[in-house]
Amino acid sequence: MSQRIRKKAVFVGDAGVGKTTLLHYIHCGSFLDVSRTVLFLTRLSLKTCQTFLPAIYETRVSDVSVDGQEFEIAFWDSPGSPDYDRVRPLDYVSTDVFVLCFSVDQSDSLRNLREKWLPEVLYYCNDTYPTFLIVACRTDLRTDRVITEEFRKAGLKFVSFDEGEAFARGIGAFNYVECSCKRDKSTLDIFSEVARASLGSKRRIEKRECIIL
Ligand SMILES: Nc1nc2c(ncn2[C@@H]2O[C@H](COP(=O)(O)OP(=O)(O)OP(=O)(O)O)[C@@H](O)[C@H]2O)c(=O)[nH]1
Ligand SMILES: [Mg+2]
Repeated sequence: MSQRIRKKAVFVGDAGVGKTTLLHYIHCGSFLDVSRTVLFLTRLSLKTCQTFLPAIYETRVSDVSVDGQEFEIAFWDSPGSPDYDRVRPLDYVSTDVFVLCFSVDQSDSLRNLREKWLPEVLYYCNDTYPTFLIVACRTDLRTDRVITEEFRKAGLKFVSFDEGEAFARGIGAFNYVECSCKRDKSTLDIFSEVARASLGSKRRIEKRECIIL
């Protein structure tokens, strides 16, 4: 029997891009509407809320079998709010793959991967260049009737596949993947992609060039 490979993946990105929902989805296969959960729970007693509110620092360890190899991967969620800027980097120690997440309806969240998250991760990783997987979240919003109408009226644009992929390519990420926890069953493939990325080998995106401007 092949030996189990132990890896650590940390999910980072702006607050509200969908990290916790994505982690819940790839582990449980169902969409967790965090906002509704909080809305519901805030109607309950404080004691109950403290018990059930979604954890901001949650780690789930899962066994994944990919390409004939057995992995035991610790998936680390992290809060995107600047309030946690001083404590969040404590999670970064011994990370094998950083999963940089943005939401396609928030172009700022892609810009912040370049301007905030990449520099933050690189700063705390000292002289090593870590492996990155870039994940575009909430892609169902690109075809949501209400949201697209709002965007049209406000003259806003969704982040396109090409823009996301160009960013990933530019920083030499392992891969770029898009997902929706609401509509896209292939979101479950992110599990395997994290495992592949954690091995640190480059694939598909070959260029490894840092473009912090
Ligand atoms: N339409 C849609 N909404 C989503 C999707 N994934 C997450 N959301 C919603 O986006 C909101 C934010 O999701 P979270 O998972 O809490 O975001 P987060 O990145 O963990 O945010 P922080 O923990 O604050 O850093 C919630 O209201 C989710 O229900 C998705 O695939 N599609
Ligand atoms: Mg979260």
